[in-house]
Amino acid sequence: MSQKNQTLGEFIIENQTSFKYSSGELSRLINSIRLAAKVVNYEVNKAGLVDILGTAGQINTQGESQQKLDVYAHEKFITMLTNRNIVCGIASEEEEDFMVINSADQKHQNKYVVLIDPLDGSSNIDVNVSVGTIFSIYRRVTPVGAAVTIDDFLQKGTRQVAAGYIIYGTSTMLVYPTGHGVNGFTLNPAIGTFYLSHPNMKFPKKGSIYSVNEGNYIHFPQGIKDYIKHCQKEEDERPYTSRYIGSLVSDFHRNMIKGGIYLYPQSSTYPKGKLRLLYECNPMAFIAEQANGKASDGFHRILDIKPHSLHQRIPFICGSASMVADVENFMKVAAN
Ligand code: AHM
Ligand code: MG
Repeated sequence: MSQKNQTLGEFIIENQTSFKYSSGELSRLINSIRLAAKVVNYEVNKAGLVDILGTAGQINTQGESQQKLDVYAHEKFITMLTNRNIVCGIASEEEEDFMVINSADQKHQNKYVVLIDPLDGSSNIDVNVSVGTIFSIYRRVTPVGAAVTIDDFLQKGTRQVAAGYIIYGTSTMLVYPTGHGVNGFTLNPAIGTFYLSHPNMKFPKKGSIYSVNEGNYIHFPQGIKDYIKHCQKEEDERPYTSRYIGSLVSDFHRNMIKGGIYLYPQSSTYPKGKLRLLYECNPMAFIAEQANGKASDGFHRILDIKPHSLHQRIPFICGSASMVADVENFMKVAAN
């Protein structure tokens, strides 16, 4: 029985059987993400010291040249997943192509592929605003024993076996669903242990927060403009509150706790939307649905969209179920 203050390590062991395909492999995978998260957290938290201790391009005390944090996070997650021999393939927002993972004694025996956005919202780091890591896990569709192919990565979001995010905020949290609700674990940085702090997280059905970059308003589709105007009208329980951090994980996290909606529609700069279906939208949609929320491109359920390319972008609307349903209605009316 999961209980508050249980450590993430204890929780993983106890809940191993609650995954769709119960196997020690998946638990080991979550374990290595947990470890990489701690390493990246350490680096993110001292980001402000970079200008004091040395600038990018310089050689640090270990003789390594300093890198941008998103590249650093990418390398840490890849190393952690590769060294432990638990995945057969990885795709990262930081790399053009997917990676085939195999070691001489492994012979492509592993079953899982991981897709990762190692540091989402990294443009916020310079100004000390929360950023996050997003991950998504699928079972391969090609036979075990051969190298993975693009088909293993281009799966519908419904086929995810696990997904989650790490938020590097005022405290660092790892949030992931197990099939029995979404659980949030907070890192105690003094001893480097994640503890279950937010069991069974749920989006309130309705919310009063809308999160959107209103600077793009003029370019939004009519249905989104109508929805935003609807939020601003002083009727019933409205007006709503506008809160936009510009960091998906942070906006999502707040909206899940307080009730709200995140919108990144198509605009003139991003005619297909900005966010990536595989690295950002699918995992967040998976978490949202397991937390009673909803995720849509304005017309269709995100998890039902068949991806056609690794870095595909789509419009993304995600949050409290009744708010996302309202947006879909506005989109439908405007399209007719
Ligand atoms: P990134 O993957 O380059 O970090 O971009 C994704 C981020 C999201 O976290 C955030 O919600 C959005 O981009 C903000 O975009 P904008 O600055 O256009 O509002
Ligand atoms: Mg991103």
